[in-house]
Amino acid sequence: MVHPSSDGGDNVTNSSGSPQLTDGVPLAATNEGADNAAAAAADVDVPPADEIRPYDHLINEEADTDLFNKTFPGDAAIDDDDDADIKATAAAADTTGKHAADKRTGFVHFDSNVDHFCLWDEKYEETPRRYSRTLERMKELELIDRCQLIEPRRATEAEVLLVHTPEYLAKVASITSLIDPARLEEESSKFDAVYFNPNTLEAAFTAAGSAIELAEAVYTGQVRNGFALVRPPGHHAMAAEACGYCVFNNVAIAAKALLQKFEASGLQRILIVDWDVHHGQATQQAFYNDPRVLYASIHRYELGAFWPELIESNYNFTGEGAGRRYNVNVPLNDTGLCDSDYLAIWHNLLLPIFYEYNPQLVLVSAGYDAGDPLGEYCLSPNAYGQMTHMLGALANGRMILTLEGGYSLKAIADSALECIKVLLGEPPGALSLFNDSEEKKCDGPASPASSTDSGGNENIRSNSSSSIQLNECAIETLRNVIGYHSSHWPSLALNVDIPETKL
Ligand code: Q9C
Ligand code: ZN
Repeated sequence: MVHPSSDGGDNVTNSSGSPQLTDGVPLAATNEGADNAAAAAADVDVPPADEIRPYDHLINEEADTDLFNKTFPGDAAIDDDDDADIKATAAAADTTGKHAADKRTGFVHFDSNVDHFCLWDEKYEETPRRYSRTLERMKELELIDRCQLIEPRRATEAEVLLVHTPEYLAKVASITSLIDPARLEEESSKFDAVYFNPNTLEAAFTAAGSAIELAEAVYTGQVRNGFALVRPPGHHAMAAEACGYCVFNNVAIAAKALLQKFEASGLQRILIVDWDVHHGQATQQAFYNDPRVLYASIHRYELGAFWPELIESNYNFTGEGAGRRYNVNVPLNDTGLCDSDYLAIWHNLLLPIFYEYNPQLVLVSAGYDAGDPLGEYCLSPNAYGQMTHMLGALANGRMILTLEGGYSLKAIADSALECIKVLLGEPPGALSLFNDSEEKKCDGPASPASSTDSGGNENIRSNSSSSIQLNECAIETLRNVIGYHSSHWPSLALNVDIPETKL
């Protein structure tokens, strides 16, 4: 496993095998080597059966919807009115036949992913219903008819080996050939947050192959953009190790496969944007010294306390060798971040870098867990649509979104549908950045909305009817990331000091 070295952050040391922040907060083992793997396996905390887990609402769709509506009290949800709107727009775009005017957006999916599920925990949050519920909504709202279906396929072994080691591939094959659930569970527990069942290998091969097919269809102009509704997810799957519900790194494999095929004819710059709430450490590793791929991730970090608990997720990891500057981490050190925080980060940091990089293709690791109780952020479906919209100005609109995480069924479906709507060329839905209500929007101690009366956070303003609330940790991260990257991205050097108390 590649452990990129720190390039000089002062809050991080990496001198021993056990990474630690200098203030003494220990970070979790990284699963390196057999001993560490065993230690990490022992560390995985399995909650007692009676403990309420943040994703228990998944089992009860009514509870899931209630929670969603509580998190997004405004118009965030796609409701019955919106259903009619979306269908009406579809009809208006329909000139020569049913939805014939669209068909610019590729969509790839395969039903056999539902055979990959956890045999010993029916409440496991990475569930097939994430797929089936989203697909069902796409059908209901006739979005699927407006997309060009791309044929899914299995990745070849050679393609998987562009990212993973032959030993790892053999290991996954041997684990998934087990039949006894107890043995499967035992082997799975040697990894950090992974399950294998006998159908996992096939689903993982097809998820990766489908991402490649879609990326190629977009790059070659068969469709303008696309969405891959695939499982298992990929961005935590490292060269020799499954991790975080991920088996093969779909997006990294697609990027490497396209580079292999098209570099000679001029493909030189791929942007990977990772908006899953977790850091895609495996994608970072895959391209850490590769200038042909800019990896940018915005993720919850909490000074290393949020999973995957790695120092390499911090902003001072900027790439090395020829890949220096082509790794952009935006680590956020609080819970409760909202649309306005992400928008500020996109406008002031990410978009300037992306424009300057000028990618020829954009691949999004599209997790929707910054809008669910597991991520403890409150990104609305429209914010995901807005991020999609902003990326549309790059690479002539050549982009694909590939599903990563996201564990509220309603949040995934609504957010993915909003993104697909935008990919189809419709304007993104409005954001509610001006939150004047006393209503608490996000749960969690550090919620911007809830700190109105705490008096402690000077940067969080909600006392004026026209102020946009920003979490102070978003501002701090903006400063830190810009500090690390402004020397290599001149467009960032245009930033002036952000006033301390007024925005
Ligand atoms: N105590 C994706 O969103 N959490 N993966 C483990 C262990 C694992 C997330 C907590 C979260 C994995 C694709
Ligand atoms: Zn995630």
